[in-house]
Amino acid sequence: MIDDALGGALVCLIPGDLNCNGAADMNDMIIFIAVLLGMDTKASHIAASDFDADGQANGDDIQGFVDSTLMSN
Ligand SMILES: [Ca+2]
Ligand SMILES: [Ca+2]
Repeated sequence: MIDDALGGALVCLIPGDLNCNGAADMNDMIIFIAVLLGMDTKASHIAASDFDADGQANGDDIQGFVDSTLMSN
């Protein structure tokens, strides 16, 4: 159950669901690629794209995104 313990921050429960619409799909892949290219600097998108939790969204996170997307479909 999600309550206000996180300060009302939007929490995506599905790994790879960068736009928090309930599914990890092509739209999230487009966002992920834009984040990697530095074209999308939205903090929530960068945080959701950082699959290995090193504080950056970069090529090291591609495998995590692919795994998450494949597993959720
Ligand atoms: Ca999504
Ligand atoms: Ca990372």
